[in-house]
Amino acid sequence: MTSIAYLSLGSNQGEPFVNLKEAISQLQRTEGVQVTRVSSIYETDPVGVTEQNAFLNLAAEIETGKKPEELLDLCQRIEDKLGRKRLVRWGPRTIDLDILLFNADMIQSDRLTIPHPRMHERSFVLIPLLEISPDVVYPGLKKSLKQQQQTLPDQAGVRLWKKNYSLLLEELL
Ligand code: PH2
Ligand code: MG
Ligand code: MG
Repeated sequence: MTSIAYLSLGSNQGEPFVNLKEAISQLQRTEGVQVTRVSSIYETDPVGVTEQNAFLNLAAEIETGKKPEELLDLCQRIEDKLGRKRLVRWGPRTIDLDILLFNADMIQSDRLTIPHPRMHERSFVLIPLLEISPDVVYPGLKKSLKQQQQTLPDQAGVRLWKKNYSLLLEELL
């Protein structure tokens, strides 16, 4: 069965633009994964640990035959390949691939919580996500994600950095 999943990608170490591009390219080259949409790239103020460089963030939509745990394995393999070191929670990272949504499933296991438990509090996640899927549904949330995003205090920390990035990815998509 084919599932639709949304991912959030972020980087603030090394060459963030190259890291994002390479991560998307590796997703697309994986059998059983089709990258169907990629947002613009946003430069975002760090959330959590604020004494670190700004991030580049984007959101991607994929179609996949994988199960959620298999998709998590893939995300972690790509993070490892791109040289991610797991040092500080919410600290600097060469690349972070988070699963936001998987169909309309609600999943709670040792390794995985879907929907991503903090996504609806973070404009650096929601602004790119709503760009590629304005009506996407967060199961369990009463209001729309768009209404939710408009109430967040951190919107000014999210600035368009490269518009229509997906157009540059035509060789990949
Ligand atoms: N990721 C974090 C913690 N803080 N801040 C921004 N702006 N962007 C991120 O991707 C990010 C963050 C943990 O994964
Ligand atoms: Mg993260
Ligand atoms: Mg992560």
